[in-house]
Amino acid sequence: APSNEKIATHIFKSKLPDIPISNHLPLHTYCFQDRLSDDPCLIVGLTGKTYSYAETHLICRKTAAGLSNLGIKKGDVIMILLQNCAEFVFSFMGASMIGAVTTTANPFYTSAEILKQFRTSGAKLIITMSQYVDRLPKTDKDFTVITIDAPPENCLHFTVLSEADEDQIPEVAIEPDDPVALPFSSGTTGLPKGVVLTHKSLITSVAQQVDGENPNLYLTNGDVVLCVLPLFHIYSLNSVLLCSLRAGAGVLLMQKFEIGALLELIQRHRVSVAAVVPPLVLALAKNPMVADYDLSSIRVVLSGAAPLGKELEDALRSRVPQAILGQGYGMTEAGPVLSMCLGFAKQPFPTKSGSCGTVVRNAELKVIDPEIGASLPHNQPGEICIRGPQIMKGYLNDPEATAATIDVEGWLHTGDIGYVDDDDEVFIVDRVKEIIKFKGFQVPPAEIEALLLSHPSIGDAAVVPQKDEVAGEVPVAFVVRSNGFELTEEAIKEYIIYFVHAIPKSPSGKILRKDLRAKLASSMPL
Ligand code: 4UU
Repeated sequence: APSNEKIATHIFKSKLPDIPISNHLPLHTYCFQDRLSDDPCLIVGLTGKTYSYAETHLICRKTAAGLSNLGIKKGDVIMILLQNCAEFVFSFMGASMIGAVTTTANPFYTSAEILKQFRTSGAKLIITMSQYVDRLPKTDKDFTVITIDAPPENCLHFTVLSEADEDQIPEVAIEPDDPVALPFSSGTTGLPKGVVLTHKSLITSVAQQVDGENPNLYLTNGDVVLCVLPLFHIYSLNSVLLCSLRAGAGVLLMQKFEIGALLELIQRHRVSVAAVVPPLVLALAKNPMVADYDLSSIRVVLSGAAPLGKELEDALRSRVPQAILGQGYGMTEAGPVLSMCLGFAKQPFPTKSGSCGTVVRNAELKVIDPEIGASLPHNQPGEICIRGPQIMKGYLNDPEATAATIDVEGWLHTGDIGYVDDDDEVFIVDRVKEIIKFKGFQVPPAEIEALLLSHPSIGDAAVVPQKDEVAGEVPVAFVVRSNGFELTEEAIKEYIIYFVHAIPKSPSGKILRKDLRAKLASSMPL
């Protein structure tokens, strides 16, 4: 019997050939190349102010010198706590130029969330707005706060960076494996962790999207790319900002999503590429205001970060019939892009609705049986794994979590269940990890569970996602009241809660989230 017959590994590759990638360079050098032209680089939606490539590059260099003047050195971490704005870009690229690392945080975070990321990342400087200063850490630790608007007491104004002398940038040697970005993600389990992305990982990921004779995501200097998704999330930072810079496209910065302003800006600036998430697709597809605007400039709509239903995709198609609609599939830890619609290529391939695209070039994707780990052929669903120079170096100071996510062969395990069809298109069908995606944002159940458990009247709790038409998913809590305590839903009204007698757990004490999700799906929570 062929008992010792070698088990075949099914590995999926892009339909595009591998290409040489300049991932020996520092990220800023790769993105700006020699292109110091007068082409528009950053367009500030709110004011209409435009920075050319030459101006943007110069202000980034000044910001680099300014950060250095304030004592920021190679390997130091700065925190950006901002909505989308030009200063975000100057700060991120400026930090890169002196070998510093940027950790990006959601400006709507509570002070506890900001403090945690500040501590874990070891940030030495925070760039923010005056209205957020109240929520910044109150610690003895010495750190600098810079605001992009009028600075409150003890804060500096952004001009200390943007008006510094660019000739004072220190000479630093930047290695491909040096970190440049530190977004936070809870990955497949637990609380948010720092995801170490290096110059090499981000360059590789950008190149996989926009480089080569036939780029997977074809962008040119004639494009205006909508940047409404928050730059603190890796989707917008990488696929919108870095990819646009590399390709020489204009980036239209919008602080926040508001449908009227969005439509107006798309029309005024002739937006050609729109990166969106499903709740935004819903607004574009269903809001009656859309009919009053000219959206004919849009040639590409890229949706990602959460599943996009076929119905919604079809509804959007009727609104922008001239555009190619498709998805990208990303995960912060994966650098982030695993797959991208080949309909966006310079020489496009036909693609199917509902697919998340095809694995990016210069990478390998496999689908494994989550129980036994064997790789699966076409059309069989299993856990999606990715391998290539674009994936994270690891979680910051957390070798255990790193080892649980990237195996010894270099495969990053996503916690997503999907399959690859006969045309090499990736379809995601389920998730085996805990994470809840609210409007494409990560909501770690462990964080809400810890919060609930800190309530004196709560004995035990578990949080799982429930499907939601607008947000995609909303967190729902199952709660056990402590003996003898009164507890009303109003007392914890931020969350939807079902009172239960016990949280189902495995013998080892792990919450059986699948059972709770099944209860929800059957709409019989008790
Ligand atoms: C179904 O969501 C992201 C990154 C998304 C991204 C990035 C660049 C999309 C397109 C692009 O060009 O990262 P995280 O870490 O916040 O969340 C990762 C998880 C995935 O593991 C998966 O469960 O978000 C889910 N997800 C998707 N699910 C991401 N994209 C998709 C998708 N369909 N298209």
